[in-house]
This record gives sequence, C-alpha cells and structure tokens, in this order.
Amino acid sequence: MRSPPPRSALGSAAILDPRPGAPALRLSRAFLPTLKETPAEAQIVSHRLMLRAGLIRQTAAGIYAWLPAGLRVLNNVARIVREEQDRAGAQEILMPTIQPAELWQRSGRYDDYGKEMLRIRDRHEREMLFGPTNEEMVTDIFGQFAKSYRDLPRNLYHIQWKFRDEVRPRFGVMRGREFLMKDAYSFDLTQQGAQHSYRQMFVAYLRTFARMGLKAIPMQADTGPIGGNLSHEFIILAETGESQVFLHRALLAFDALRDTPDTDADLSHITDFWTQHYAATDEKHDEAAWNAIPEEDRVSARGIEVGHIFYFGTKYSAAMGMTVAGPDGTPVHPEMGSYGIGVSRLVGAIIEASHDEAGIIWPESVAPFRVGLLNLKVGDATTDSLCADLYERLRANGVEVLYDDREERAGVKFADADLIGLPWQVIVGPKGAAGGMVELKRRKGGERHELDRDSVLERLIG
Ligand code: 5CA
Repeated sequence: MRSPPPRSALGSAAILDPRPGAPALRLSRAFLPTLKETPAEAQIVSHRLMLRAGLIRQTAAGIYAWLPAGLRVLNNVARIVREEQDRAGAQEILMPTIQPAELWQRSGRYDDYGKEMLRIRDRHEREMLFGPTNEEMVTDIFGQFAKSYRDLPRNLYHIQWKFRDEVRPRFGVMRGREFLMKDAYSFDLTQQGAQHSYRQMFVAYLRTFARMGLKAIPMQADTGPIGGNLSHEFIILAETGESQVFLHRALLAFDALRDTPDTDADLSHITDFWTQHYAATDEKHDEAAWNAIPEEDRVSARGIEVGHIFYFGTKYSAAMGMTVAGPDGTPVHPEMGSYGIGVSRLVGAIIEASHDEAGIIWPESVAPFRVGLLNLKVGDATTDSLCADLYERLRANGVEVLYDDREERAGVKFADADLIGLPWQVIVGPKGAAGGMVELKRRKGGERHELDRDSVLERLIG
C-alpha cells in the first residue's frame, strides 16, 4: 500500500476545512438522461427543456417524477421559499396529503369542489381525498389549540404535494395534476391584524421571486374557490403564460428588495407602490380604469401565475366553528388569509424566463450545480490530472460541481453543458492544459476567459 502524500503536496486548498457534503457528481456515473431530439408532446419551451435536460419524466397525465438534477432545482426553489417564509415570521409544519372528507363537509366545500377533487375510499369505506389545498385542515388543527386572543397572531405554512384533477393538465409542471405548493395560513384577531399579515406575505413574495431572478408583479385577481374579496396573483410576464394581464408600465421598473421591513408603515410603503398602479388579470380587468392610463404606459401581456394570496376574513373560522376568547372574554372567529406559491410550477417558470436556443440558463440561486467541469479529452494524462485536481479542490471548498468525464466528443459536451445550463463552465482541453490554462465560460451571456488553474479556483471559490 502506498502511503498518503505529505500534507504540503496537497497545496493550500487542502488546509481549508473541507465540506465533504458539497454535492459533486461525475457525469459518467450520473442519472442525467439528456435528449437530443425535441419531445413531440411538449408545446412550450420550459417543458421541452425540462424533458431534454433530464430534469423530469412524466408517469401519467400531469404527474411527474423528478430526476436528480430536477430535484436539486426543486429543492433549491423550496429552500428560498422556506427561508423567506421563516424570515416573515411564518412557522413551518407538515400536514398530510390525504384528508378526511368530513373536514370538507364541515366547511361546505366537499360538494362545491366537484370533479377537480380526487376522492378516495379507504378499506373501511371512509371517504377521504387527496388534498387540493388545506384551509379546512389547518383551521381544525390550529383551532384545537388556540383558545385566547393571546394565541394570535400566527402564520403556519407547509410545503406539500397537492392534487387537482385539472381538466387539461398541460405544459409539463406548469399545470400539473400533482404539484408541489407552499401554502401558508394566517390567523389574526382583527381585520387590521389580518391586513398586516397580508402585507407581510405580499412583501415576502416580492423577495422570494426576486431571489430566483424573477420579476413577479402582484395583480388584483379573482378569488375563485378559495373565496374572500381581496387577493393578488403574482405574475411573471411570459408569452406562453396562461393568463392575460394588464398593467401600468411603471411596474416593470423593478427594484429588488434587500431590506426586511416589519413595521406596518414600512410594509405599506412597499405594497402601496404596487397597488397604486394599475395591474389586473383579465377576470378583474376594469376597462374604465385601463382607459384612464396614457396609452404609452399600458402594457397588455401574457403571464404565469407563480403565487396567489388571499384575505377571506372569517369564512373558514366561522364555518369550522373556530373561536378564541377576545380581550373582553367574548368568543371571536379569527380573521384569516391564505398564501400559495407554486413551487414545482416555478421551476418551469424560471426556465421560461431564462433560456436561449441552446438550453437553460439557471440563475445561481437555484442551479442544480454551480459549475460544470468539461474534460475535452478523457484519457489524456494532462487534461485528466488537471480536471481531477480542479474537481477535488472545488468540492473541498464547497462548490457544487458536475464533472463531465464521459468519453464523448467535445461537441457533445458543449451541447449538453449549454442544455443543462449551469451558471459556469470550466473547459479543459489538451492544448491549454499543457500550459496549465483552462477556459472559464459564463453561461449567461457566453463571455469566456483564459485563466490559469489558481485564478479559476479563486474566481469560483472566492
Ligand atoms: N389555498 C390557496 C393559497 S395557499 C390556494 O390553493 N391558492 S391557488 O389555488 O392559487 O394555488 C396556489 C399556487 O399554486 C398558484 O398560484 C400556482 O402557482 C400553483 N398552482 C395551482 N394549480 C397548479 C397546477 N395545476 N399545477 C402547478 N401549480 C399550480
């Protein structure tokens, strides 16, 4: 057996505390099934690219399995959603996917929900359902504990799979039947309190989508089967969107939120900017208000709904018989709101907003890996050892890297790297490697730099 090399031979990076957890993967051993051909069933670009880049596989109409690279993106999206919910003071729980029908009979929605609800019978002939949303269940759970106004306000959320038996599932994960949703539910003593909770979520949503590189615009919307009379949809403009939307051009000049406002005045300051300018989906479109906007400021476009927030007062607390004792002892039905984000839909929406002819362009915050390392001549001693060295050092420093060590032509590797869309590509060819040089390419914009080994590491580890 050979003894390990002396520590100094490992170079400076090895002295750093290695993060063995930093996921790295060799493409030769990965389950990352890319497709050259465009799948015939996919009508929109995000669906095509998700199939071609090996992110998902359909298992039934509107139902998808998430493959390793796709799951990494889905988890990154969920992580950002979770961080911003926590920051806004919401607390994470996890409710089940399967619910007893009895809860929905109490709210009166069991019959109203119709064919979109997947109904199930267990072995004891009890009626169950696969949850399309959780207003009833969360009201029942929280209602059993909240006894006094001192137990309010609270905001509880979960990230859980939903099922809606959509008439026309389409566009891949955009309109699925089974899909991952973040749904939050707020309970307040007063209307004023509920409005504060609503504003907190409104602002948390702006931050959440901005962190994913998206310009999501809040718009007045129809409340549909959730109910209530105040709601905003958060819409990303995209030609392939299912919603027709109308907005004032001023809303397109975006300012990503950096601070975390908490006081009502700070929150209102932000929400007022959005609500003072016209923005509505077609169900809420008001021709008179629209015509009052100077023609050059009117933008009518298609959009994708990535989030939807609702204030519906005591609709569910009253129906489910939830009360707390108010300050003077009288029982009060809490004021409620619910706040949804389409976590799985967002993966498709991000691709709609960020791609080119060659493939996906992932924002760094959600990319399945940050770096793709391309060995253009597997078997050549110099490129192999330079790649092995870069791979180990990136890994050891916590950089997520996908190493293309397959015995494939350079053209295939370039095409797959662009298709998969990792933010950075480190390209190692035999000529450059002989002189200790590699190429660093940024996927977005395509700029390239010739760099030596240490400079490339410095840039990526930074
Ligand atoms: N209970 C409320 C808020 S928690 C609710 O269910 N709202 S919702 O119906 O508007 O759904 C919330 C979000 O889930 C939507 O904004 C959308 O982004 C996503 N969503 C809804 N239906 C689907 C679907 N069929 N496929 C993928 N995502 C969906």
